[in-house]
Amino acid sequence: MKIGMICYPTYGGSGIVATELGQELANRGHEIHFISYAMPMRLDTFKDNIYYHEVEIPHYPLFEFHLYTLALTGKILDVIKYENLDIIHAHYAIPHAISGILTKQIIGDSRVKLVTTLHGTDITLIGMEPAFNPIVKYSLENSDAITSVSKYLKDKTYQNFNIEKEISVVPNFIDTKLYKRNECKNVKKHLSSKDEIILMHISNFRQVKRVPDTILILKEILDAGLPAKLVLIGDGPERNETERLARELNIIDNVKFLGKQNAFIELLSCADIFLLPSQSESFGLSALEAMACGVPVVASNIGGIPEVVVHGETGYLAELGDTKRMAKYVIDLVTNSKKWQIFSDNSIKRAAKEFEISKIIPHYENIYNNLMNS
Ligand code: GMT
Repeated sequence: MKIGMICYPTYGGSGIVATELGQELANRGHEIHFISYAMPMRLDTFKDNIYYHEVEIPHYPLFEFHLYTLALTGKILDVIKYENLDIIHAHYAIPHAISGILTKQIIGDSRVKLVTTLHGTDITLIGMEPAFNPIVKYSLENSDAITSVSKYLKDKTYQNFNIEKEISVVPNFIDTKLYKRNECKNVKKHLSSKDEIILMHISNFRQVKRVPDTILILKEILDAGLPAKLVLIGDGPERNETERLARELNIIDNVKFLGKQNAFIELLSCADIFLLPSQSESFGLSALEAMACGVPVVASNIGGIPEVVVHGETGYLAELGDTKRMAKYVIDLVTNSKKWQIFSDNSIKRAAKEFEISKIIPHYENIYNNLMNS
């Protein structure tokens, strides 16, 4: 099949899912055409069957704002015309699904099918803006198939948009041949001193991630007398506030801000606990990456996180904002090495059993096949 993957290139999990899906489909012989405004972050090695088409945005003095939705539509039209796409797969509804629908209407060819994958805030946050809500609803009603990354997000979509269309849950996935716990001797000495435990958090530091909560958790742990380092990976709007709080609480020396990094597996392999205190999370891909590397997760009990992290088996879940409880859970795990090991093993097993890439990709292939045969 020839599939056009429409995604965000750098910012967040939807682009990562789209890129890894495209690469695995290419391995399986499909021809994949990525369409975005920049090269997707994880598309960093040459692979047969993969093509990249950059959306160029025309500038004109009259346009105070970029007309990305239109420029993207123009690029999809181009790729359909010259590459004969069978499927357009839009990751994140805004504006990718709407550009997909516009494209279909312009070509007037019902043989090209549109699959929309809902990832999170396109449904739970930004999609609920009064200006966007009816547009997202229209784009869902007019997609040929809709998938969501968790049952939570599926239910939320029905609740927020009152649509009747079927939504298939296809969870985020992980390549456990790549994501596994490695030796961490050489990295650990740069992150912490010998007796310190390592807490880790990876995100794009948006408000929904509640990164300052990781500082509050660390403070509780240090106050309890446990030597610890918090390693923060990523960057974004909340970074300044997070640094400010660490300074105010006088624990900045126990926090390592690494900024954006690519060596996730190396870094996660050194972590004792992964923290995900998010306020909204439709799935929590970073938690799954941590679990595959044998890192138990302490997270907030919200959204799709309980579909990934099993409380009392692969980590612990606490009420949103309850940083004291989260700190207690961390202490409970890291001071009991037998228990930590069981949770770590459980995490690795669960990642492989439920979310291994080879088990999830066929769901997308089935959806494409059903559409092609309809
Ligand atoms: O919805 C977002 O905030 C952004 C979105 C993205 O595009 O990065 O992230 C979501 O998609 C990931 C991949 O499907 C999920 O694992 C994340 O949980 C989800 N983020 C949120 O729901 C906040």
